[in-house]
Amino acid sequence: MLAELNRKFGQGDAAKFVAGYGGLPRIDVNTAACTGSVYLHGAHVTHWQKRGESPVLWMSEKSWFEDAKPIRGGVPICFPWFGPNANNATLPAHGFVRLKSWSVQSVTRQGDDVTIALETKSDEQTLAVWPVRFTLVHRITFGATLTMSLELTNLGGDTLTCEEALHTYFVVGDIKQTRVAGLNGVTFIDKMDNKARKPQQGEITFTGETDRVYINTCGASEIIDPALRRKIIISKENSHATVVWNPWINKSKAMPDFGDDEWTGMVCIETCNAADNALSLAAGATHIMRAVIATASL
Ligand code: TA6
Repeated sequence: MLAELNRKFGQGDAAKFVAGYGGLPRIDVNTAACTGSVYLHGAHVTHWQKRGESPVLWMSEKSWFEDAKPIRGGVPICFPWFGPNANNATLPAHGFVRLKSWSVQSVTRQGDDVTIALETKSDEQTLAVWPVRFTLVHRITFGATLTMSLELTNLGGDTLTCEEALHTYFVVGDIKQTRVAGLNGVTFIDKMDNKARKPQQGEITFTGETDRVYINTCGASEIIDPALRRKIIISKENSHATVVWNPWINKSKAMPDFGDDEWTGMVCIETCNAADNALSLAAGATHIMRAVIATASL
């Protein structure tokens, strides 16, 4: 299978298909601009690192790499719901596409940028839990920035409503010194306080488990990381909500695929359409939600 994928889509050392952890097929990118990786499982980006810089995406040492389980870290894709399913708690959290093996649509190279398009679509299994016909393309450009576009097409005859997220895990040197800017004044749903709605006052700092859905916000966020003397800028298009999450001590211990002490080195800033900002998409229409990740030194 890997030989066939490399024959059809490989770009020499710039983009090659390898057996990743758990034997899951992975595309490794290696150019003058960066290195990167994405698994076909869940179209899950697990690595992006600019030349001469440290990794930007966080991965748990305890992550599973199995067909029936989500990878922990990198960029899980949440679709067609965010968090637990509102009607059926037995369904997988964050939807089902992060548990599917996606197919390769294209791998292209332009200079030091490599763009990979992976695709999944509705089938008998998905229609049984979510009766909507769709295609979803995850188009990733690995370069001096990381661009991820989630392209949803409604193949059905009715307007669909869904939630979607690029649930991105970022490396930070020390969460206790980390600040997140860009959401000042934005209302957030505080999942640590009975989903109370509160206005963000100034920059976000972290002193405990933090799980917030910032609504009606299209702006960029910045992770300010004094420990690594770096900032990470998350810009977005056609996304109206941003989720900020750190599990802190107890939640980290409660997750078998998350190291007990790993919480100090990560934060999630998630580009999404969720909660009040769930997406409605007319029959036959296509919607593209995009995140662009960049770094700068502090
Ligand atoms: O995005 C934050 C969140 O919804 C948290 O509530 C936590 O559940 C996290 O996602 C991780 O979810 P997962 O299903 O990947 O363990």
